Amino acid sequence: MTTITTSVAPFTRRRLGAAIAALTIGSLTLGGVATAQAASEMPPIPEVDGPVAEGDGNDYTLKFSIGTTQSGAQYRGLEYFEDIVEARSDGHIQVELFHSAQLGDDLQAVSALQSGTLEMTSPSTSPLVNMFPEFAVFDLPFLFPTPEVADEVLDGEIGDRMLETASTNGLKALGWAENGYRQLTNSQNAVASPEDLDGLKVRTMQNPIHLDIWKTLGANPTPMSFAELFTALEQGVVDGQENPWITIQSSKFNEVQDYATESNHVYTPFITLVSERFWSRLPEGYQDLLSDAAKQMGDYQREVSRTLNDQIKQELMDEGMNITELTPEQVATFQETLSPVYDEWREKIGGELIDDIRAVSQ
Ligand code: EAX
Repeated sequence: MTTITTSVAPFTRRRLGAAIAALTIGSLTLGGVATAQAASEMPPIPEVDGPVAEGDGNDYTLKFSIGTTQSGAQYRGLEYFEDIVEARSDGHIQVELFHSAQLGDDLQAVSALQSGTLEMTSPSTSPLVNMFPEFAVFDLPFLFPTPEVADEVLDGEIGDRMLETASTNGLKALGWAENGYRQLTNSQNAVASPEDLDGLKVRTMQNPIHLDIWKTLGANPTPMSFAELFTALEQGVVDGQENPWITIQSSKFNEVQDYATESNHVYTPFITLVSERFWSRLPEGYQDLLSDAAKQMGDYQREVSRTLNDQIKQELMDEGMNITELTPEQVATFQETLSPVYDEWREKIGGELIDDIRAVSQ
């Protein structure tokens, strides 16, 4: 069996170069220092482990595009994916990474997979509910009490079934990673109760449940792609948005949002997708390699995301963001206000799936 020891060197060199670049930038500005520190505290990218996969002698190029920026946990996961795939295909699969929606926003990237002009992407599940209605469970408020429950669902039978369901219409679904628990930010005032949201213009994902959530809370929601969000916040087209701490920081939303509320209202997974056109051209050995790499990426990326979550909340506070932490009573008020949304969508989605998920958290 061939081992991969010799092919690891170029990857290490690339990473060292990036680290030096980050440090150099870090010494120039104070904000840069904080970013460089946060990056250096990410759990290290694991060594690539496993044999070289059996190919067909052909070379492949795999473009992998995501909506979040280069400094987030998601991109870090992609770097690990690249290491695994390039090393274990002995360089026969070249992985090219694109961040910040460079090759299109979440929905555009998915349709590029379908038409075969892009090989891989990993969007939040929420913008895909029109294609895969059962993904709506991930938009129900307060359904996942802990990340461990989310793991059990995603990595268990329910998650496997959903990957199969999503493997249609020119797509093949390979695995899960996480965006994480969503937190509200805004430019206007501190929010500790639904009343504080009165009339606030909140950007939501392109998803009907999210729209309902913010309407029901009394805000004035506008659906919009993630790629347009920073500019919309900066120009005051919307007052607020909601995303996990790591996405808030890596997208620099805190530069245009003074207030945040630790609302944890929804847990959002990322789903790793590959173009069926690309997939069907690959020899089985490379298909298995991509599946393995997607799973390893998902495990590592979730570790990074969770390690950084509290740390980044603290950094945002230190950088001057006014963060409201809700008391259990205040959380209960949000939950009670949102119970009609929950009931209505429970009907539409089908109670059985929700009960299965609930059963996992008992
Ligand atoms: O890739 O649209 C959003 O707010 C999501 O968090 C986005 O998918 C991040």
